[in-house]
Amino acid sequence: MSDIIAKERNNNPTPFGKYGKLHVEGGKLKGEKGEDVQLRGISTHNLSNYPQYVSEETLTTLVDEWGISVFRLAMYCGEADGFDGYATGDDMHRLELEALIVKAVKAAAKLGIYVLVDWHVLLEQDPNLHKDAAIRFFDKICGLLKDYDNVIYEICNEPNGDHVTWPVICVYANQVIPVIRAKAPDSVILVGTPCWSQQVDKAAAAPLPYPNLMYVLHFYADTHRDELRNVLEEAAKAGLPLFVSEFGCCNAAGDGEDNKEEADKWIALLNKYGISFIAWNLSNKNEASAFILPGCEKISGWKDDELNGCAKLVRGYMRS
Ligand code: IDC
Repeated sequence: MSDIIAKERNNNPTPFGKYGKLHVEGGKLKGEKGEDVQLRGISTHNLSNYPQYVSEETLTTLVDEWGISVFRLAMYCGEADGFDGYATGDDMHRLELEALIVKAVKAAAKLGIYVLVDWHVLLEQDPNLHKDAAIRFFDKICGLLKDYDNVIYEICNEPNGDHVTWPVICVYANQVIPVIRAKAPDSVILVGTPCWSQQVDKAAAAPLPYPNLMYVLHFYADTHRDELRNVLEEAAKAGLPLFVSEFGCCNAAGDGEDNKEEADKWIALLNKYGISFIAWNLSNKNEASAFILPGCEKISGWKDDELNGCAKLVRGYMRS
């Protein structure tokens, strides 16, 4: 029911007003009329850790002042930084996380932007470890969000470890994708790739047999350079549908120094192929990838001197 998602605000079409419900065709993300769509946005940090930024007020600033068209909800499935994830916490915590996601989707719908619901696999490496929880989660959340055509699902953030090969990820994907499709029949679904979502070449060699899928590549500009850009470009040339659902301008630990020169090269490449991108992370944690400076507790309307260097770079990329 696309009428619950704003198509216009302040006399201008919203992203959803321009593109409507998305699909994947010929290796590209497309709008309702078949036009190419490149989404640009930002990701939350761990939802269990920083729930305060899931608010209409926050999203309004990000849409109006940063120009985002997609908001990613990073819901860790396992424990991280001392916070329970969806699979490792109790039922109360699961309900809180589900409520946060619904709240975010409703706020995004009011603003006419897209939301990415991310099952954030990280420290547990193999998505199959919490597969049962993932199945329960997607079954429930896709039901709760069935009226919202602005939602994209990401089934495993960053599979990693030598034992987590593409066939291992496919075992998981083959069970989780049908669960999503039962409630959200033609939603766009993103699938993470081996080695922290870098080996899109493995997916290109053996893609999954479902329509409306995209494959994920992540980069951190001060760590990943030409070699990984070449992997991305080869896969793009081969016609693989690609989505960069997370990147940072700093190193792969989410910290260190921003590398503007390398980040600029990445964004130019993504723009060349019209690949959507989402920057990590909306929090005030003391790390280079956090957009807000530590000590600033505001959840919206940040001034430049309350923002970290990467936030200013990212804001520029949104508009580039
Ligand atoms: C990092 C956070 C950091 C946190 C850590 C563990 O920035 O504050 O302590 O996770 O929860 C990723 C992951 C993403 C990482 C990020 C930076 O998807 O969760 O966030 N990163 O390390 N992949 C490559 C880098």
